[in-house]
Amino acid sequence: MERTFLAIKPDGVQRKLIGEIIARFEKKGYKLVAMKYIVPTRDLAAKHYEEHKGKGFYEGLLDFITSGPIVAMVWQGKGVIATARKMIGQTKPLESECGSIRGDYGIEVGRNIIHGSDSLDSAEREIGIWFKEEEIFDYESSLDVWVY
Ligand code: 3AN
Repeated sequence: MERTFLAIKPDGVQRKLIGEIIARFEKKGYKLVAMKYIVPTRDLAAKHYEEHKGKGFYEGLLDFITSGPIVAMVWQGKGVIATARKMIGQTKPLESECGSIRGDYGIEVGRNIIHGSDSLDSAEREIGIWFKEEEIFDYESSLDVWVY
């Protein structure tokens, strides 16, 4: 089954959106298979955002993402990478459709609430950065038969 890495950023935590965001993915039918509540180190954040190194917003992005606790998660299910991106919305919240997380709750690109992997390669890379294999729990759910 496909997996993606999602993280509720410090703004999402401060704005009390954790429950709301997790509920959206649960209600969709996806399975939460790993979760941790942490203040990322700068090293961890730099690894995660290495593709943006050198860009104008890079240092500010690291300051922001390490500024407080985040909720790091792995979600599992059919098509979860692309569907989670749709549910999250565009990078810029003002360009995001209403009904998406950023479209409903965000205004600024530097305060866009949640991260989601954008491809299979980045999902595998990001899950490997944030989680050890033994921290991921795939479990049988009797509801699966009603989702698939
Ligand atoms: P997404 O999170 O939608 O995949 P990316 O990967 O292009 O977006 O950018 C990663 C993160 O960098 C964004 N979530 C946002 O927080 C930040 N970011 C991207 N572009 C800008 C920008 N122009 N100014 C400030 N922050 C930005």
